[in-house]
Amino acid sequence: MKRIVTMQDISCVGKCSLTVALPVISAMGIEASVIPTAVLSTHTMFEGFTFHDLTDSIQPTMRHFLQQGFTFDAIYTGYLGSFDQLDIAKVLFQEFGKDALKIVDPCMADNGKLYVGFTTEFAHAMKDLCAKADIICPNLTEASYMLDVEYTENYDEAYIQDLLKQLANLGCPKVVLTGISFEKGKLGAYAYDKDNDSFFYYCTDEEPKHFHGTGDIWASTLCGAMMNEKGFEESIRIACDYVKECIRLTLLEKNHNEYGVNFEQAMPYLIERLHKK
Ligand code: PXL
Repeated sequence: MKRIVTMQDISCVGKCSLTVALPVISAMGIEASVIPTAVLSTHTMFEGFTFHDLTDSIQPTMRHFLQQGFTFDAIYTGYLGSFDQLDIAKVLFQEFGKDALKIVDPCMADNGKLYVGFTTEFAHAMKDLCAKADIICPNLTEASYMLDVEYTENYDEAYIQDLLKQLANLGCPKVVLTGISFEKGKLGAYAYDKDNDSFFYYCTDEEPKHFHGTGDIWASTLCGAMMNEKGFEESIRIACDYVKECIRLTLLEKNHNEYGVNFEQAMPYLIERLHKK
C-alpha cells in the first residue's frame, strides 16, 4: 500500500487542508500520514479564528519518523503559515524525498488577493520550496504573486503557457495552473511538463458558484490519483471531475453551507471515476 505524508494545518471547521486531505487520500486507497502545522478554529475566511502554531513539534516528529525508518511514496505540502514552516518543508523533502513524489500546493492566495497573514515576501520564499518539488499546482493568483506579475483575469492561452514556463523555470518539472477558463461556462486546469515540453489543458462545465477549500480537494485528489499510477494528465482530469461533482452536489442542497463543498457524498463518484478505464 502506498503512503503519502501531508504537511498542512487543521482548520477545525472549514473543510479545507487536513480535514479534506485525509479523507480524500484515504478514500483513494492510499495511506495518509500527517504533519499538522497549526490548529485553527476555522480557516482564515471566518472572522475571529484562533491559531495555535505547531512548528515546534514538527522537527521532533520528523526525527521520530526517521528513527522508525518510515518512508513515504509522496510528500504533499499545502497551507504553510510561516517562513520557518517553509524551511522545515524543505528539510522534509531532503530527509524523506529521495524516492518520493514531491507535490507542493502553494496555498496563500485566490481571486487576486493574498489570504490573511501572507505577504509578497512569503510568496517569493514559496518559490524556493516550489523549486524542490516534482509537481506544483498554484492557482493564477498564487502564480502571479510568485512570479511578480500583475494578476489578470483577461488572459489567453499564450499568456498561460508563458506563465507555466516561467513557473517550470523555478526548477519544478511539472506545473499545473488551476482555475483556468478561456470560455464562459468552462473551468479547468492547464499543465506543462518540462521534461517533454508539452502542454495539457482539461476543463469541465463550470458550476455557477465557487467555494473555499476546492483547491485543497483538487490537490489531494491529484496526489491520490498519482499514487494510483494514473499518470499526470489523467490525474488532472480526475481532480477536475471530482471537484466539479463536489460543487454540483453542494448546490443540490437547499441550505448548503457557504464555507466548503460536499466532498463527502461525492466520494462514491470519486472512487468510480478513479477506476474508470
Ligand atoms: O484552503 C486553503 C487554506 C488552508 N488552511 C487555512 C486557510 C486556507 C485558505 O484560506 O485559511 C487555515
